[in-house]
Amino acid sequence: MRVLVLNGPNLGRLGRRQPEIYGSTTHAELADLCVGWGAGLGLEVEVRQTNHEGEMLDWLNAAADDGAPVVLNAAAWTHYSYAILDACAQLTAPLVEVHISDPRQRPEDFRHHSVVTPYAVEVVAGHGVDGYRIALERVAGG
Ligand code: CA2
Repeated sequence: MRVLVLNGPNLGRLGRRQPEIYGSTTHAELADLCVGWGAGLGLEVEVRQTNHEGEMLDWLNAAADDGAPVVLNAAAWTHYSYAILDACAQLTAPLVEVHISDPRQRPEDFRHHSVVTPYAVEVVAGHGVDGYRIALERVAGG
């Protein structure tokens, strides 16, 4: 099974800034980890990151057309993008929402709401980059 791991804005900076919140793993290392975890679960994992909302929408629309499961960390778009909401609403295969930190435990009120959650079979938050492994296990488990 092919699974898309889609990461939103600024996650390309992982491991370079704010390690106290997001850890020290870089995005390239995270991508390698996801491919390895996926292989162990019998999944063919493709990891992408974009700072451009239109590109993310194109990826989500293609996943909807292909019926591909998605592990999504929409980063800040999680909290306010109705375009991301509409794209998630079209998905047919399972969508797992993942966050490295736990946005609901963070002090900023704007992080306490997610437009993705209503369309997700599961939300994995606050487990660091290991959350992606948990999310892939959920996809593999059906
Ligand atoms: O905890 C998460 O995974 C978040 O989705 C990360 C988003 C944040 O807006 C969400 O509330 C929670 C921010 C991603 C920014 O990533 C950076 C990583 C390293 C350095 C700077 C930013």
